[in-house]
Amino acid sequence: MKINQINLFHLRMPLVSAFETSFGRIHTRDCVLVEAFADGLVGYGECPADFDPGYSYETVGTAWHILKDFLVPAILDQEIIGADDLQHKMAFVRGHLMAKAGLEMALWDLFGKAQGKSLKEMLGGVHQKVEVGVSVGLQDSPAWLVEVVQGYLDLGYQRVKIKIKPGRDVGDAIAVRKEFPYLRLQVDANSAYSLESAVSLTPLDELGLLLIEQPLAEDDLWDHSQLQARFQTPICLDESITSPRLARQALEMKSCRVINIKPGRVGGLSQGLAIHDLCRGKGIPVWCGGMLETGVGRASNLAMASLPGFTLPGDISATDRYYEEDITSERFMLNPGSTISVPNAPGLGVNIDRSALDRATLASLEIINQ
Ligand code: OSB
Ligand code: MG
Repeated sequence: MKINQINLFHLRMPLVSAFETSFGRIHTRDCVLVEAFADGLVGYGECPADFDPGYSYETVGTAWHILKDFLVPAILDQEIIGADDLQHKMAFVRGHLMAKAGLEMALWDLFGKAQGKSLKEMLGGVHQKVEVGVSVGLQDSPAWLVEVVQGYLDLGYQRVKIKIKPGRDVGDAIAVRKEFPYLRLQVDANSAYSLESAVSLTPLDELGLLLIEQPLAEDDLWDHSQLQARFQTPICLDESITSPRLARQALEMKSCRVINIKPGRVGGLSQGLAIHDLCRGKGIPVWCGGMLETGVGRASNLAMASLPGFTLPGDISATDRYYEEDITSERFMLNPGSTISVPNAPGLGVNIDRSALDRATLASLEIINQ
């Protein structure tokens, strides 16, 4: 398949409620949408880099630059036989994994449409519905956090993740645990602690949490191994796992007992699949994280989460938890049992709502070889 044109869209979408993590509070979510044309078909990919370099060093600005000036020129009008081939063609760019992931997703969508196969089928997914939870941002007080969690339980979510940061950790988690003794509960620190300051998290070990996500720095597999040795609760790595190789090293070092797979963070679905296969072989549970994606990225995450090794609920909530208006015509709903159905139509299985896309677009660019 040869891609003959790629359009980039810088999107900004208002969130239904502000989302606060240890690295900041946002009211709108930016991303880059990749639109790729080949053989009379069009495929879409979402690059989940945000406006600010808070979660990752990548931003919409860096992804735009890397796509426009390096990745797209390198692959336009070239024969591409699959995702591994695309990764090979993109390997001259060091890092910039979210930019690469956006392009790879568009290629999967095109291949699926060309072959009449859903992404789930192409990846080897085995579930038609996947278990999901909700990721709840930092709130103004523990009491209000309990109210917000109650609201999500009322909607049918059966697994809750709360964000923590120094000073807003043990108290918040205890408040939620006291109110909901049997809730499947986990916490995410987004790298807010050091090995020394993480001593304050010791009481979390008594709360029956599913896992403690990314307490320490992104580049600190060693200290995570020291911390894991002190905790009964599994540590789960998110930011630290940016490749199948780092996943293997984290497991060999016992830096974690669970891995959060975000295809965007690891450079694409092919890399997510490789981490899934590695973990499955070692009996390590994985789950699909989220980055407040649009319907495009959400469809991709659902397909990924349908693989057999995804044995913990994903951070893949219903569309209305994030956006009043999405750029896909399809909206994802929560089924009874805290699941979301995986799309079955070819490729990602979603259609772009052109007028919604227009309303969300801050800038766009057509890239075509003359
Ligand atoms: O750390 O998992 C995270 C959102 C943006 C960036 C990082 C993270 C998150 C979430 C939200 O926790 C997950 C979602 O519902 O999409
Ligand atoms: Mg996380």
